Amino acid sequence: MAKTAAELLVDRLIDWGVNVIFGLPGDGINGIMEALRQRQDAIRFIQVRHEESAAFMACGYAKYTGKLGVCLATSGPGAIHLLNGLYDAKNDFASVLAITGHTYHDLIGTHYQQDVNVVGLYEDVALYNNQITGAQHVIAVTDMACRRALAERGVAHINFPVDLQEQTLSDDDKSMMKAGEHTSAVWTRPVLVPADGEIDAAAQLLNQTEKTAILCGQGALGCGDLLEELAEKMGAPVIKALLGKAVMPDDSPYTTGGIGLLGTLPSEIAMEECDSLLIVGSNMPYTTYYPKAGAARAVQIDCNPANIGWRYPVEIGLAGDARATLERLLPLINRRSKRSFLEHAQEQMKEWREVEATRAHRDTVPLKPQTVVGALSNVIDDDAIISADCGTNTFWAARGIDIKRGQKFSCSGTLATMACGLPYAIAAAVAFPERQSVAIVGDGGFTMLMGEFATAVKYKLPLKIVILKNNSLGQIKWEQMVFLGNPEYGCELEPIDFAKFAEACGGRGFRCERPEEITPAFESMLAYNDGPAIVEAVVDQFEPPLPPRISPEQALRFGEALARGEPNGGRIALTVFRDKWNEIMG
Ligand SMILES: Cc1cc2nc3c(=O)[nH]c(=O)nc-3n(C[C@H](O)[C@H](O)[C@H](O)COP(=O)(O)OP(=O)(O)OC[C@H]3O[C@@H](n4cnc5c(N)ncnc54)[C@H](O)[C@@H]3O)c2cc1C
Ligand SMILES: Cc1ncc(C[n+]2csc(CCOP(=O)(O)OP(=O)(O)O)c2C)c(N)n1
Ligand SMILES: [Mg+2]
Repeated sequence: MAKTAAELLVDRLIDWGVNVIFGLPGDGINGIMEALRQRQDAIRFIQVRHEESAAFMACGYAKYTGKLGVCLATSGPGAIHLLNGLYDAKNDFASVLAITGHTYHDLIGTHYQQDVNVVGLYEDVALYNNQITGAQHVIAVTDMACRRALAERGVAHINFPVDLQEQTLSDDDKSMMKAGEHTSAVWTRPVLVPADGEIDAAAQLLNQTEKTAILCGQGALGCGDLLEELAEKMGAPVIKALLGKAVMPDDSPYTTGGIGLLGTLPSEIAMEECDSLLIVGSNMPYTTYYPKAGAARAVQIDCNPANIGWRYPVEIGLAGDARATLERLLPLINRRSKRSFLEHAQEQMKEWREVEATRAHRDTVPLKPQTVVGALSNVIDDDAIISADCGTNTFWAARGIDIKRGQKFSCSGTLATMACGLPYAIAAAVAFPERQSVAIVGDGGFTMLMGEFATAVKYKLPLKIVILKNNSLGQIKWEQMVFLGNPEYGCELEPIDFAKFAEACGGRGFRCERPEEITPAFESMLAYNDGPAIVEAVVDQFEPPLPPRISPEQALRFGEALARGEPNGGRIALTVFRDKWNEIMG
């Protein structure tokens, strides 16, 4: 029997190496679903409860594997639901293909049911965005979409009217200009190397300076060994943008950890005091945390030339793959005899880690989030894949997870959207069934897409989910107070019993509220491997996510918020000032 257009599409995806699609069926994609049903051995369909999750899963899958992530949604509402996850992929440069359905080809634009102009809607999010016009069009469009998403690290979109999914090639007269199939499912990730002269110039620039800070991001994943070698030669501290947390283990003597609000003071100081900056695979957006423009001479390595000079006025841009470029740069770098810049950063880091450790070892009720995350960090596998959500939980995860060599870490970085944590963890478990998949999420973000817990039950994915339950949209509460000096408003959350919820879905749920309950709860969670398990950790909602340095304006606004009737002012002031007092008094 001749293949349907939907079968042509799915077979072509298989040619592209796609073996999993995240999605939810609907009347606009019945033809595609049938093609998938018949090819279950070659391509797995993971059914979600909300299409937004499917897009997050495709994004997480792409981030964790480096392969193409694919999601599928029906016309109209299904396609609309995908959008947030697709923006997440766009903003974090993840290669994702979205396939959506549409109404019957001759009813498009007639206000027929679910007739939404999805191509128009996706114009901003997708770098390739096309509607299939018939069976003859399928192969070329699929090849374009896969190639563009992979090559340009972003979102490609194929929209497929439902009746056309049923066509065979003979149903669709090809145009007189189409000479048959002239495209191929062939693509290899290039290893870009800058010209020798440019690498020489970069080495010269760096060799002329004395205090280099290295900022690395997710583009440097897999280059930790080279960066450590470079750091050793140059006496340079390595600062990690959040998505680059796993580039280097947190206990490496060369790293000062993160940067920004959830970063460390030694990273902030290194940025302020360096006379040169080497950026490797990072597009960290917070420009106030870079050296002042002109204060440091800068070199940037990025495989995408369009991303060079975007966040800092660099003198030399090396458009190249991080690993290949570092391999060529390293031999040209002189070993510095003056080590004080790195040594100073290491001393500061020792102090920083001591303060953080003190914060993580408080036997209080309610539990401090740092205590919970610190305990989790100690018990997860050395090759665990850790997904965080958006909120103060991102903060506690970034600071509290001591990343090890071999672990992976991600979250929605530049879109910074809530609700990604659970879908990312599902994608990690699907992509790497032999590895532990851990999610650290807030109660707000988790609630948004918590139906996916049932997805994890359905596919028996042994996720380890830690919900930092503070009964509030914690991050925003602090922002309202600290950014604008306002009392919090609209941030309280109605508590949910997440342990019961987990059980009701067919998974396991545990709770810890007191320090002595943390270890048993984690042990129970880690021991259960027939499906997902939740630990609901009831944490102190008044624990402030303190930036490395509190600016006088922030302190002033915070004081104003308390004075202007912050409903929890007394408890907040007590928590913040008691902890500061304890730290000062040792
Ligand atoms: C609540 C919340 C708070 C946050 N706070 C912070 C914060 O305080 N600090 C912080 O750092 N982040 C924070 N983030 C994340 C932040 O918004 C950015 O997403 C993050 O800093 C970007 O990390 P990156 O530079 O590693 O990744 P990207 O922005 O994705 O940049 C990666 C770069 O690497 C390049 N690249 C990819 N592959 C290669 C390769 N093989 N070779 C060379 N180049 C390559 C890409 O082209 C790209 O330019 C926060 C997020 C949330 C949700
Ligand atoms: C989809 C979405 N809506 C709103 C926001 C704004 N926002 C950022 S963090 C946050 C609070 C998150 O609350 P929760 O998940 O409970 O985490 P917590 O901050 O309490 O750790 C909100 C509302 C967002 N980033 N994404
Ligand atoms: Mg919360």
